[in-house]
Amino acid sequence: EEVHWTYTGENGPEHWAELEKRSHCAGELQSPVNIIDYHTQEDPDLLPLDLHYYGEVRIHEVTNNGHSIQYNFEPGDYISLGDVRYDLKQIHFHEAAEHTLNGIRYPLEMHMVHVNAQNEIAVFAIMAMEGEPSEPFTFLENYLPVDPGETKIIDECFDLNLNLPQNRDYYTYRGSLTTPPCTEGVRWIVFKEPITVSLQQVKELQRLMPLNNYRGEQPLNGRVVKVYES
Ligand code: 1SD
Ligand code: ZN
Repeated sequence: EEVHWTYTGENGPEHWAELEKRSHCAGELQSPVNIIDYHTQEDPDLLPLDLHYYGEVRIHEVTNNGHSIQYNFEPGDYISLGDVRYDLKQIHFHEAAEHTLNGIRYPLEMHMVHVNAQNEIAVFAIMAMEGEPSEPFTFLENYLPVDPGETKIIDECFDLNLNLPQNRDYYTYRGSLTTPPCTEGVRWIVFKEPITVSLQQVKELQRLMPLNNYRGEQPLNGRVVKVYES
């Protein structure tokens, strides 16, 4: 990576736009945002999530890229949005959460990044709060790469369904990547219900990621967050 952006100091979020002139970081439709129930809008056109996670997708590798811990997946699992297929590419973590829900910042937010044939991006955001240990996290944390820049080949199957909250209600809006180049046009799907992980599991990730690897709240600038409730 050419631009050494960070979460604090000289190359921190306020300077991301200058660091990479052609980025969207100073754009009007950025992420993350604070989602306030009172300001959301129910939309009868929204559909239940159409997930095709078959429980056998292979994690190809896990990498400590210096700003997060990221698990890259072999093709196989996907979601459908309307008639469009988006393949699951990778999951990674932010600590604490990037999106806030009614002003509340959860200790951890997991991103599941999906991409379609036109290279359009849809990201699932799943909040985690402290509670019962999460079995899938125990599995994932067995393979953690310790040093920044370190990548481990895994080649184990993983059932993504296990990482999801039972309730599939979600918020959705148009935003951006939350890291440079902050590309806009990203479809965000933020699950309403958090999953639980143990304090130890949060700490395990915390140990390996930069402190507070989250971007602050971005203005909605007229955007309305839609909500799907079953
Ligand atoms: O922070 C990630 C970044 O590491 C990369 O995974 C990118 C997708 O190419 O997505 C952003 S984010 O918007 O999902 N945080
Ligand atoms: Zn992310």
